[in-house]
Amino acid sequence: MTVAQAVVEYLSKQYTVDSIGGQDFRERLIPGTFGIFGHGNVAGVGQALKQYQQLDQTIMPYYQGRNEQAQAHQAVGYARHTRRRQTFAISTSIGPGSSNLLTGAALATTNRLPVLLLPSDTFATRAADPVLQQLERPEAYDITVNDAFRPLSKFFDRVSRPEQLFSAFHHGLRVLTDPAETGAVTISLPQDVQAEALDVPEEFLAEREWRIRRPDADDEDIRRAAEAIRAAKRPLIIAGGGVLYAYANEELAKFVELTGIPVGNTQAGVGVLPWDHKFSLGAIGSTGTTAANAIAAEADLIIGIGTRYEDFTTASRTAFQNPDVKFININVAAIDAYKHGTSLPIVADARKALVKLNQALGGYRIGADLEQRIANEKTRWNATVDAAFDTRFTPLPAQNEIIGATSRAMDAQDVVICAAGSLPGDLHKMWRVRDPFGYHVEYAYSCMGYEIPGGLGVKRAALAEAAKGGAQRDVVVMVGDGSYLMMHTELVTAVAERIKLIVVLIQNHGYASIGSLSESLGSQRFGTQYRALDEEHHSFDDGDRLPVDLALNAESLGVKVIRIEPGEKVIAELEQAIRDAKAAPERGGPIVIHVESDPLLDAPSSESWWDVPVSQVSELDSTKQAFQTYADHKSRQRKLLG
Ligand SMILES: Cc1ncc(C[n+]2csc(CCOP(=O)(O)OP(=O)(O)O)c2C)c(N)n1
Ligand SMILES: [Mg+2]
Repeated sequence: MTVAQAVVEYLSKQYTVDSIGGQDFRERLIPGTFGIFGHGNVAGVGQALKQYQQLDQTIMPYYQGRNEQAQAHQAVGYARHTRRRQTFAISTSIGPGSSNLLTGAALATTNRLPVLLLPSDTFATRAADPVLQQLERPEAYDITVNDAFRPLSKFFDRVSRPEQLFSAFHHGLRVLTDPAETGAVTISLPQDVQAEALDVPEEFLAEREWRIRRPDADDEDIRRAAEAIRAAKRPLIIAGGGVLYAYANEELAKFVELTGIPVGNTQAGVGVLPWDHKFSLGAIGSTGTTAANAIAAEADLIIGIGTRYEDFTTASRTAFQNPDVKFININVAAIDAYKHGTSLPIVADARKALVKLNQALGGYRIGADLEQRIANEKTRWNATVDAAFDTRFTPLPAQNEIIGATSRAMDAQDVVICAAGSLPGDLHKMWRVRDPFGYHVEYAYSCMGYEIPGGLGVKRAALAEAAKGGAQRDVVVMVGDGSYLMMHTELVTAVAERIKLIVVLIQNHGYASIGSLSESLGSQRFGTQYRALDEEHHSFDDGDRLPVDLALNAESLGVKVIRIEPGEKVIAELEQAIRDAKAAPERGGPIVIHVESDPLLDAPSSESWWDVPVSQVSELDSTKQAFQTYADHKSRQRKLLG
């Protein structure tokens, strides 16, 4: 058989087995392969996919996409919803087909989510150098475009000879299924090697199970952590995505109810507790709630569970102002467990570590004063969100009102998707999550354009979940006009497969997020609006609004579109439109709901900060003033080690 045929058959036989609390979950690791064909993969991988499809369509289902990067986003969305038990393979042509995947690789690696990238490569034999789209570096003949994947991948290999196939895939899948190491796994396949024949040993093509490692915590680490918790007066948990990937949310709830220790969550950690849980403070950090940030400022012990401590989580290291604050970091990845110079790292699976901590803590409970403070701060923040969700009957609604309407129209098990713009921060603060799978905001790479393809990946996973008797979930993508313009073409993929993806498209004619950031940094919203060029001043800031109609754009792709016209009824109509979209038939294709919003109406403040450096010297008064404020915040930045 050819190398490509061996790859396809091998990938069809790989399974993950995940043992959670004594129960085994077995899933196909690679339930399908995406491909955009060009020279490079049209013959090798393309031929193999066609051959197996003809034999039996379930061996390796093939899926299309309109852009390689978007295919990677679909795979990432799928992987996150399946808690890293499954992902897709992506085959590309050489040159631009491969390099289009680079952003997808970076996003997967940054988010610690598995995706298997199979970019084609130039001839291993150099039979007819330079082939179309070959990079050709005069000083290093062995470098190809695909070497650009090395820094972005957690594993990289190139199958330059057919026999290398076995070790390349075995070790690639080792990394793909490793909870601490996972990310983009890239195996570069030269176009000639893909089509070459070799003898493949039977054992390579046998079914194989990859057991997802769930390492237990070291007893001495647990003892020391329990001692630190018992000594703490104002402990706080920061829960990240790792809690969800480890299915540790129920064990976390037990821990919290036993001890009363409150929880602030990162973007990836939304859903670890329902929003109205007594000890859930909601989002923490730069886009956090005032409740979580007030408690964090005084905390003497932070228990980080499954978090990377991104700067949004720590408010750029200004969130923790107690001079004696200590960190216990529970993480399956040592890099995260050792952050902030801690001497109390626990390198372990989050659920297993929590089981042991629950046993080790005895009767520890926070004081009544802290419990009262938590209740008061929660009440204050909930009132703030209620007020922000209130309809104001202005011609153009605030995004807050749109979020309120969307959340009211969605059911508990539905999933909201987002990635970049002003929405992620607003959702982090205000979204009232009711299900551990209900919130999917990609905020490690915060990549404009992830929303629609990522949402499509989630919807694919949700459909598979429902087919197995699981929850029925509608997937609602919330996307700004900027992100939509960057990558909306996967709507065509949803049309082709009649996938019901609901998209709430918020038109505010540019970048509300960066506009507001720019203003706060003294840069006067420069270049953040979509306006016609004013040629006299060479400015895009003051010209006319563009005659762009994104609703018509979506319609032209074969998408059903609901336009919400500006006016007093906007919010009521939007809410109804989402309900109508939810009631539409499951195989009826995507639905875009187009609504205009005022970019100048911000979400309630987090009373927090994010470090974005301001020019130290400037000719602009706005920048000089912003620098004063910056210096003031900067003085509160802690030098936590690591
Ligand atoms: C690929 C990419 N380029 C640039 C950015 C920086 N960036 C973050 S948000 C944003 C604007 C998003 O605009 P839009 O989707 O309209 O959302 P809004 O800010 O209006 O809410 C930009 C340019 C990014 N996150 N991703
Ligand atoms: Mg916008």
